[in-house]
Amino acid sequence: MFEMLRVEARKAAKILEKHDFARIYTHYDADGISAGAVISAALYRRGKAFHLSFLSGLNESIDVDDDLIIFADMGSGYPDVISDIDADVVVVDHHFPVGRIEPKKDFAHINPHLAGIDGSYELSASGTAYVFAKELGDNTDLSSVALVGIIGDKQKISGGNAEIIGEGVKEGHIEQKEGLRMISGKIRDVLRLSLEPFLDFYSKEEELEEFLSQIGIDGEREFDELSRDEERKLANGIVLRILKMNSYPGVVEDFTGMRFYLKAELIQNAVMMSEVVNATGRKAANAVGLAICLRDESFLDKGFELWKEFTEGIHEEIERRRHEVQEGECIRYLVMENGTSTGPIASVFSRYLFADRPFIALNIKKDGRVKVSARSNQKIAEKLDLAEVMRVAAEKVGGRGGGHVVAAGANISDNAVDDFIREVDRLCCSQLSS
Ligand SMILES: [Mn+2]
Repeated sequence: MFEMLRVEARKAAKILEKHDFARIYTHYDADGISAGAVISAALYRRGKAFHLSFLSGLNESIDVDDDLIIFADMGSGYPDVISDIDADVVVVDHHFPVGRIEPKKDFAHINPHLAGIDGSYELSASGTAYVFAKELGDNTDLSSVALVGIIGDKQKISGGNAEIIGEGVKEGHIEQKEGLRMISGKIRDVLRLSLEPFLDFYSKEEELEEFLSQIGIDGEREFDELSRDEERKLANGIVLRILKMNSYPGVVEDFTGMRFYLKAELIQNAVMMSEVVNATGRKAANAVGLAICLRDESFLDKGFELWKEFTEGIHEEIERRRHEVQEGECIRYLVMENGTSTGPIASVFSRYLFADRPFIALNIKKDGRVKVSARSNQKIAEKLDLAEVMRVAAEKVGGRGGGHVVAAGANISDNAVDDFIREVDRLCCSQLSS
């Protein structure tokens, strides 16, 4: 599976041997943070010093004065930025490569798309980082950290991801059990706060109590302590509820099947760990998520606190914004001013509440910059490449965009919002009708 990817990983390992220090930049989401953790741990074990920073993307200006720069979960879509760097560069990414990189010095590009593996669904940045880490030493225990990013990016448990999980299971770092891939806690809280799947119980207490009594399970019990039979009953109720929303039916396979436990990690439930790490990034406390991935127990309470704050915030934002969603010709979109964050909201809206069309969330920030998240699902993605739509529409209004076919983003300026939405709508219509 990883033969071709390993060739590039070995090249990267060779570049690393020339240096005692690496400057690492990674993305601030769960996949980026866990990819950063995998690389940092592998470097540390190899006796290499490093300095790691988190970015929202390569549209931010960065300091490239060091001799070795490593990018994780970014880089493949920014050939101009990479080509400009006067240093050795390693890119560990799974976004679709755009254009041509012309490196000034030594360069390795570890990206599944360049090695015959589907990086949109079947290998995350954390998984790609794991393949790199394996070339640096005996790092199979980091498979569990890689799984945090796989879940965070809503990837499939197949292909490269399944291979990594299989390795983790074989070596005893990951345990898999049949069950629901959801967060841990009291059942009532899990149902109310869950974002994957989103169950729309947050402010519907009566509905939640009725749901619990119908399936005959005490909401005060711990989710992890349900019997197989009780969990099956709960699963049926959950699936029914989801299918009654305007949701994409494919979401069901994303949380049913296997439940993963990370034996060496501070948070054993893989979904819970991924959510906590994601929340630290969204709350601009990435270092907390990184520390948790590096197994530093002193950050655990802070991590859970941030998770609760972030998750409740998102649910409240969903409540507030679901009635503000607008319709284009072929898309739905939401324009927020100083909203919490666009990605998680766009995910829930596109997967659970408005799944029949591509969904675009725009957040206009105080400084006039606009962050855009675009989401669709696998069915829509058969015809529509959102990464391409974001790239073309953003470039047309002087911004930048890209990403994955089902999950993409852009950065534009506030005076371009209307033109941008119109262009996105036009591009989606034209791709969807072809
Ligand atoms: Mn990623």
